[in-house]
Amino acid sequence: MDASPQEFDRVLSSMCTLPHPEARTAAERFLADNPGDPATYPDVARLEERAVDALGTMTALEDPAGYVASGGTEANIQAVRAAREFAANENPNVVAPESAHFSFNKAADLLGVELRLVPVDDDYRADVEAVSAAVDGDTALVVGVAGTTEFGRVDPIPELGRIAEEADARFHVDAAWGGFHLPFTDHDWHFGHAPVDTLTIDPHKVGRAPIPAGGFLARDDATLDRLAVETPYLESTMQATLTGTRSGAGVAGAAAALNAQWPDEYRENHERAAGNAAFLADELVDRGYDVVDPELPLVAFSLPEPEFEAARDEGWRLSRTGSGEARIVCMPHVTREMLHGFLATLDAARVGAGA
Ligand code: 0PR
Repeated sequence: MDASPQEFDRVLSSMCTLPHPEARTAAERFLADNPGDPATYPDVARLEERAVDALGTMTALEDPAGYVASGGTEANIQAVRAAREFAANENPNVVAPESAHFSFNKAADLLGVELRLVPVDDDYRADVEAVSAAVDGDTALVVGVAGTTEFGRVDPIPELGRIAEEADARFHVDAAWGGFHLPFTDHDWHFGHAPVDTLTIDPHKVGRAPIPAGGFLARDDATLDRLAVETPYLESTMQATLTGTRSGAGVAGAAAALNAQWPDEYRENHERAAGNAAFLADELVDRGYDVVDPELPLVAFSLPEPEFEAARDEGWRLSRTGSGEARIVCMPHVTREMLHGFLATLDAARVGAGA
């Protein structure tokens, strides 16, 4: 078959990006190693420890428990699974804002827990009152999102943590996308800011690790112990991950990406992306579009269908939120030049339409 990997020069809405060169090299070296069997593949297991330690440093967790997961979906499922396992009651529920990623729907479905999605406020953040009202004695987990998929919003993490604590529920923060921007902002979002039990932070998004490299972190070993099953015939005898055989490329790539970029290159990436998002938002406002003020480097704005179609026809990879806004994620590959090009496409479409 004649197929080529996607060029990234017109990809605007994806949360994937080009891997860091060192991550690419490391991934290729460890293609055949299975971190799912650490006793047989000890070197990749050591790289995984390093990756988890680096993620712990980023999230203020001194002695982190966790692993490099297949992605944010697995990490979120594991957070729900752990909460269900620790719950004392028969019919546990999970309370999350409706802005939570659809992986929580999968988790609820798989694990047979009730998912209570509660409204967000006027600025797309979890509404603390609504979360509080939805929590009851059967709540096993409260979820906060630090960098929402559609609008890049950071929920009020300390307040949500307090609600969880008062309800004797666990607290999970989904920073799958936001986690590589937030260390360079003033937001409260990590283990040091709130009574967070588990956290998702994905190297294969803004971290520039190759796919698959999600991050699942837990405050204590007890969480992983609770998730572990016995693996009698492997050299290693317990396994806490959801998948069995795992990608050595993902693990080694994540370790290399973190080692090469934390903290300086990640800070530079954040500053560049934030600058690009602010630039794009201003340019769109000048042209009369309704723009959702970017909190993290993600710009959502109203875009009439003809201009949306014109952009797609020009090869721009652009998607809409559930409520219809076009959505540009300022990932590491999204340059100022790309944004100028995209704006030129919109301008040409507007002239063409006589605007
Ligand atoms: N949590 C948040 C906040 C997310 O944004 C995502 C993915 C996940 C969890 C799940 O992560 P995995 O996809 O690694 O399991 N958000 C993106 C989305 O759904 C994923 C994505 C990435 C979609 C690249 C398209 C794409 O081209 O939009």
